[in-house]
Amino acid sequence: MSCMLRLAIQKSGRLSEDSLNLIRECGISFVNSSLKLKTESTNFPLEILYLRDDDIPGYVADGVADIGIVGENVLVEEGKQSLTVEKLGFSRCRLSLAVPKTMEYDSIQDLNGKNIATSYPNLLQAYLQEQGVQANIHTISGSVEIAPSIGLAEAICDIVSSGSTLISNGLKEVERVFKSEAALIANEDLSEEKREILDKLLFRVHAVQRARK
Ligand code: PRT
Ligand code: ZN
Repeated sequence: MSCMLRLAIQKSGRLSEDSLNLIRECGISFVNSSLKLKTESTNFPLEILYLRDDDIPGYVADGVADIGIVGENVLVEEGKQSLTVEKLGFSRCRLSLAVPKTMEYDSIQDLNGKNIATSYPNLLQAYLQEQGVQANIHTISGSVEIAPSIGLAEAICDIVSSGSTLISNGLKEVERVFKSEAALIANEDLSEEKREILDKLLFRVHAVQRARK
């Protein structure tokens, strides 16, 4: 069988539709079944794996997938930013610190000694260190924005896009920790054959991006 490039994308979530649209706009056809975990293109040497976004950097680093599309927030949190090939311009969001809207907040120093709930302990720790703030980070995997109202933490650090989730939980955004968008990543030692397929794909991605502008 001839060589194929394996692309990992998010199975279902905020990255899925734009990832699939990008591939389609590159003129790459495939049958998209939400029930399948894997699909092959009918007109380009590409195989698509559908995964949870958190697993994508690891799978690409290990070579289970050759390339992937994932949010920079997940990529950098997992310490895998060296895999980045290029930014894709969609799924833009930011990782921000937020506190109850009734809390008096003048500067980041007000977070000294506080408990902060987040799903991004590494990104948060790096930011606090850079700012010279000592706080207790509580890592939780979801529903971060309810942590202050249940007494788990005085502040949170979570992904924000429109800001409406913060508002509806009585929180205000006080610091922007990290700016994120979707990124294309690749395994660092692709075979020459796979590298050539990736170059062809990138050529098409660039044409799509130029046409969108
Ligand atoms: O199941 P799986 O693990 O694959 O998915 P997931 O639930 O972990 O991720 P998903 O689909 O929610 O997000 C995938 C990626 O989309 C993230 O890693 C970000 O890079 C990007 N992204 C863009 C967002 C948002 N916008 C976003 N608004 N990820 C999450 N949110 C959440 C945020 O956590 C908060 O709960 O939306 C809420 C805030 O939205 P606003 O508009 O109210 O501010
Ligand atoms: Zn996830």
